[in-house]
Amino acid sequence: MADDVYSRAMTDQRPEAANASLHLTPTSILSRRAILRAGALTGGGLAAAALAACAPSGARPTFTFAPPAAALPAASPAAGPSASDDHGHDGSAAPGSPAPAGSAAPADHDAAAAAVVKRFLDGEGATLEGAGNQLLQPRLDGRAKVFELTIDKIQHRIDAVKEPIAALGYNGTWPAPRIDVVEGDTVRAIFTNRLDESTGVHFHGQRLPNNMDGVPHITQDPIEPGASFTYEFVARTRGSHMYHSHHNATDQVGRGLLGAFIVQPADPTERYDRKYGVSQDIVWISNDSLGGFTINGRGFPATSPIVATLGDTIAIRFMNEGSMMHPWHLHGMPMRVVARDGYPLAQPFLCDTLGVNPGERWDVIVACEEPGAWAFHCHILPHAEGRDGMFGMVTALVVQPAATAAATSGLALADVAVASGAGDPIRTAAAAAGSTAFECRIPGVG
Ligand SMILES: [Cu+2]
Repeated sequence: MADDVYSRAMTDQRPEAANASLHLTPTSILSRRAILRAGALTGGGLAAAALAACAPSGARPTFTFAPPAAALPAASPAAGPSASDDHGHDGSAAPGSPAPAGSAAPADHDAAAAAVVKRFLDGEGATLEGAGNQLLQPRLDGRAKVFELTIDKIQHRIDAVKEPIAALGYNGTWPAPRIDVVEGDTVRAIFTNRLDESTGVHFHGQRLPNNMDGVPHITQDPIEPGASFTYEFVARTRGSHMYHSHHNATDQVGRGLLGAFIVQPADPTERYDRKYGVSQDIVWISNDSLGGFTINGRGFPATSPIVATLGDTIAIRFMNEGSMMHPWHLHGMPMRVVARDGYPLAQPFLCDTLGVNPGERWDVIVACEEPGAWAFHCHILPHAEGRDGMFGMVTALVVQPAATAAATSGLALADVAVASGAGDPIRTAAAAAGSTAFECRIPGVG
């Protein structure tokens, strides 16, 4: 069975973590201050910080591409790299996510890279308002689950430093609220258009009655400004799906009209908590237009880390609402791919890098077997890391030893550092991780 294959593969592929010894020397450890910062994530945060700082040493980094031209106008979501950037683009040229203009010279690379990681470890994402993917509770009307949504113009922050951008959101957020229903439910979704332009809403991946398909001029008239439209259907296609604009979509989806629509299997034993024992069910929507390279509407360092306890199993639902393929790469552990576009795979498989095309949804299960903070990013490098360090499509999977998790239970990430004196969870995590990554240092931090 697949489970046996998986178990064997996991056993075979594990690094010799059990035999690894901890290499902490006075020169290799971070300062107490830096450790506390890392501890804002977890005991394993140290590993992430160190990994992040593991640029090749020896020689100063050199850079192939010249600095980009001035940032593109924020109102051109479909624009590619600036035509005036005749050096070609380094990928950081998409508006929103690029490193700041007037960026650091190569000699400042280490300091810039460290500074951006510090912002991530300090929990920048949690300081921003308007979190997306919040579960939307329905109202019941007979057998129907009724969801009411507005379509709004919003100001949205990709991170805490860049100016907010003129974006769009369902119920005011990007991504939109997450809608969860059960296979067989009658869904009634009422959308009220508060934009200055018309729109239409498509439930992507659902098998729908034709007149509920949400494509203006094909199956319905556009939803005019000020008007409402009610989509009603039986959720018959289980799994990970999306809802998004299907009108002027390059602009409207690119500016944030997108969200997750999850249809849980009618058979409870097929749900991921029962089938795989997952303790977290994470929606991961990528986009690559107006806001640059984003995960759930934020660019690194304002992306949210995934925080798990050693031994946990988690589910991640990758959804691509952008216009490019993104290969998601998890450090430290494999991902078990179990479904594509909501359809369970007959043969789940293991990988550490999973390409997700525009419109696709891929569900993966991760057994959190390796303590530490593991980088988790798009592996098209110009979407993730440049001369000023990491940006855009980067986050971390933080696997806390149970002792750390217990010591910091209920605390906000930013408060974990304060609690780190309790049992020295940082040191505990370091010992448990036993990673050579601890030999890397963070220049300019601490
Ligand atoms: Cu990418």
